[in-house]
Amino acid sequence: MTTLPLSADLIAQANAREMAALDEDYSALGRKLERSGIAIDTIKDRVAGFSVAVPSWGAGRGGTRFAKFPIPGEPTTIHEKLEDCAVINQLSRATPRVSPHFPWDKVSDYAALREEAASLGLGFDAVNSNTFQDQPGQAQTYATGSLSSTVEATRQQAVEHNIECIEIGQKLGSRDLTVWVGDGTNFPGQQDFARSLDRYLDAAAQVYAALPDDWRMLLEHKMFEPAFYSTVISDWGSSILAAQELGPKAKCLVDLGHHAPNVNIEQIVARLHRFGKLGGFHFNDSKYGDDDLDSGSINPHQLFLVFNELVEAERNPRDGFNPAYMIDQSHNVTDPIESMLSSAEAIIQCYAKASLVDRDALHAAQLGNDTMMAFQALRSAYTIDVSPILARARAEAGGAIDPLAVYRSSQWRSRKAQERRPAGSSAGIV
Ligand code: PSV
Ligand code: MN
Repeated sequence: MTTLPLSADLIAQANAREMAALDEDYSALGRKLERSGIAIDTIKDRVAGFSVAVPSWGAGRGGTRFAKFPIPGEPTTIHEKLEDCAVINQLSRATPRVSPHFPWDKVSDYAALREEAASLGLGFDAVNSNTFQDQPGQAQTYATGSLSSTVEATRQQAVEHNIECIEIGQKLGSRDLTVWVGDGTNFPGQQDFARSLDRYLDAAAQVYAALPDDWRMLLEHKMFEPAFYSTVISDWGSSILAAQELGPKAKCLVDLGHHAPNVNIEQIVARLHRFGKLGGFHFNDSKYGDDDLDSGSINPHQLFLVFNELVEAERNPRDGFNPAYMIDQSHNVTDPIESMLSSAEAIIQCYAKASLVDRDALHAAQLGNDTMMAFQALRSAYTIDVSPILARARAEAGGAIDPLAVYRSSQWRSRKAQERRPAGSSAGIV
C-alpha cells in the first residue's frame, strides 16, 4: 500500500484556492497556442509523461570543500532521504525515482528497501558507485586513483565495488550503473596520460563484462575536481571514445556542470546522440565551474537549448534513445526539498518550451539559410510562459499547483526536526 508523506487534503485545499486562476491562465495560453496550431493538451500530456530522478545525496544539505551548514530536520539515512524524496514527488508528480549512491546508501536488505520506496510511491533510478572517497575499513586507498590506479589491488577493489553496485541495483530494480571517477593528477608529469587511460579502460571493461543484458553503463565525464591538472575521463571526447571501446551498453552521461565555462553543451548533446551514445544527464547549473547550483538558476536559456536538442533526438532516435534524466546539485544554502521542487520545475519548463518549437519552420529556415527565422523559431518558443501547463499537469496527477507554498504550509522540515537526529557538518565535494 502506498502512503504518501503529506496530507492529500492539504494539497487539495490549496489547489482549490488556486484552481480558478489556473483555469483562466491555462485557457488564455491554450488560445494563444491554438493560433499557432498547437493543442495545449498535447503539450500537457507530454509534460505529464516526463520525469526526472532525484539523487539520494541531494536530499541532504551539501557542502562546499570548506564547510557544510546542516539544517534541523535534514535526513541522514537512506530511509529519511526516501521520505523527503517522496515529498518532492508528491508535490511535483515529476520525480518518481531516486538514484542511490553506494556505499553511502548501503542497507542489509535491498528487497525491503525497494518495498519501502514503493510504499512511498518511489522507484529506483541509476545506481552510482563511489570510488572517489575512502571508506572506514577499506583495504586499499583511492589516493592513487581507482579504476586507473597504478596499484593493481586498488583497481581490483574499484572493479569489485562497481560490480557490487550492479548486484544491489538488480535488487532495487535499476537498469543503469553510473560511473564517475575522480581519478586524475595535480602535477604535470605525475602520471602518463595514455597509460592511465589504458588502465581505466581495462578495469572498466571488467565492470562492463558484469552488466546484465538489459543494463547500461553510463560514463560521466568531468573536467576537473578533485584532480586539478588532469582527469582521466575529462571530457565528452574521452567519454565517447571509452564508451565506443567498451561496447554498445556503454553510453555517455552529461553533467551540465562538468565542462569549461561557455562550452557549447547543446552541441555536445547533439554529437553524442549522432553516435548513439547519449545515455543520461545530471542537471544542475554553474557560473564558474562545477558549482552544482540549482538547475536553470543561472542559464535557463542553455537548459532550453539542451532540451531543444533532446526533443530533436526524440524525433530522430538512434540506438534506442532513452536518456536517464537526473538532478545532481549541491544544496548548500537552501532546503534541499525546495531546491529540487524548483529545479524540477525549471527542467520541465525547458522540456515544454522545446516541445513548442515549430520544428517544420525551424528546419525550413535552416535549409533555406534564413538565419533570423531559424533563431526566431527557437526564440518564440523560449519566451512563452509555460507554467500553467506544468501546474495543470501536476494538479491532474494529484500534485500541487504551487508546490513550494504547500511544502511551506506543511511544516515538514520543522516537524522532522523533532524526530530526526542532527546531521554532521563535515565538508566534502558532494
Ligand atoms: C561528481 O562531481 C558528481 O557529479 C558525480 O555525479 C558524483 O557521483 C556526484 O557528483 C556525487 O558526488
Ligand atoms: Mn554528476
